Amino acid sequence: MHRYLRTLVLLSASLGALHAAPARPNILYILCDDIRTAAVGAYGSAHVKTPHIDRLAAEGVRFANAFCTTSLCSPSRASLFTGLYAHKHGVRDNFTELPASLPQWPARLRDSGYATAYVGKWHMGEDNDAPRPGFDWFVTHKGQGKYFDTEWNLNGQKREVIPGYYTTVVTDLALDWLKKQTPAKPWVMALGHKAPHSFYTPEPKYAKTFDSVRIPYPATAFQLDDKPAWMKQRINTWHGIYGPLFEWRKKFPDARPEAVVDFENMVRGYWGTILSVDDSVGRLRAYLEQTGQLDNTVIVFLGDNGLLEGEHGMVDKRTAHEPSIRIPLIVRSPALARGRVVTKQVLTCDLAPSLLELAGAPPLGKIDGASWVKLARTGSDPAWRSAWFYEYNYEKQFPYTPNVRALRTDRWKYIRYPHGDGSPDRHLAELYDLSADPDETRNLAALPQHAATVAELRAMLAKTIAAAGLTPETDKMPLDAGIGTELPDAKIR
Ligand SMILES: [Ca+2]
Repeated sequence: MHRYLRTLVLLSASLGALHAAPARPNILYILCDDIRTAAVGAYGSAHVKTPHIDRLAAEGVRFANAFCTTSLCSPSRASLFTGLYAHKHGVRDNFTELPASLPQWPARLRDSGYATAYVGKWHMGEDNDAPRPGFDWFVTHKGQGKYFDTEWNLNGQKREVIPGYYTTVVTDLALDWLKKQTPAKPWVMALGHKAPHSFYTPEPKYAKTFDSVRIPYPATAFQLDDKPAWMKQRINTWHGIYGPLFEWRKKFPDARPEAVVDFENMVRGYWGTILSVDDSVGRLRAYLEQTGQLDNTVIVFLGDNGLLEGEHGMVDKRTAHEPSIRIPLIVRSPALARGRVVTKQVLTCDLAPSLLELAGAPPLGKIDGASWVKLARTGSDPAWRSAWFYEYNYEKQFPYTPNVRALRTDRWKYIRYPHGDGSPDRHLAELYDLSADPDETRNLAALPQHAATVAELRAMLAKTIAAAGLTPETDKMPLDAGIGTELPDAKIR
């Protein structure tokens, strides 16, 4: 009798919970490629006006300190899908396919009854435009795609060049699929923009928007004396400010002050591509509003990695410096707060568990990330991390960044450059007090008064790496063969 009653109580409790549970939200995931926070209005850009993105932040949650754990396209995209660091998911460079065997949030939502689609730049597996597992509808292209007239593979059914500007076309493709969805099933639309990735070609209507804006090299480009020597070596290369600047400079290296005009043109092009992304966000939001779905949809706007735009004499990404590792992350959801700014450090690997929690779906299992839903809902989570580690492995195809292992705490950043064979580090380390010096202008690593902090952070870095399951033996990386002066292969630029 007792048992019977207990079953009845449990049954009615779960029926009550079912009745009270809100409908599962749709998820609109908008991923930009290489967007730096400094080029988004909501993050303080003085020049790039992004009213639609800013509106998502005003109506939702903006993460002021969101980071990628590896600042490189494919590894970071794989972390966003799996909740794992690059050393665990294995996508260490831009030529490796995401292993289908790894649990991923879109597939988990599909298994939970969601209709799922991916439309746009995938970029895990350079030459493969075939549909990937976990999606009912999959539209992508090979490699980087082109800003104009990309050839698309439409769900493995046919390949077709769709004329027009990439950002507009990919938005059209996303809307086409959204219009086919019915209220019977919640949906996931993952939209992968090409923009604002190099080579920066704005939509014609935005090609001249920033012509009157003067864009000097950042002051930090000329403050390299206390930095490791590789940074001065990089300045003339493919990834330095005196280099070809993604073909905006024809004759290089060029250290003449007047050659800053090439840098200005490059940045103007980059900014222009973001204006079209903002238009796309506006179109998608308007569609959700018109169809009554806005308040039952989680909209996530984010980037896969940051971008250096002249800071420390560098362009591109890969390093552990702030502009390279910071990503925009804005989440609009009726289940979360409105107009909240979260300052705790969140990571790319936190996205998968967070989206699954918002959708009420089962978690992925043992992963590196943690759900920030409580943080975003209440503004605090006493258990939240105060430190994490960054990893990047030297690429022989792009020999402009050493092996990097770095620790970022709420206050400090310590960066070391392992040689790769266990011998002493190849380069001087870096230490920054981010609370006093957020732009990382003064490297404190070699100063005697900071020796104890260096020792403490170096030990903490080793401990954090060990906690992620790595040992000095299993934390494999290539041998750092130094900064190269050659250009990368034209096919992989
Ligand atoms: Ca990227």
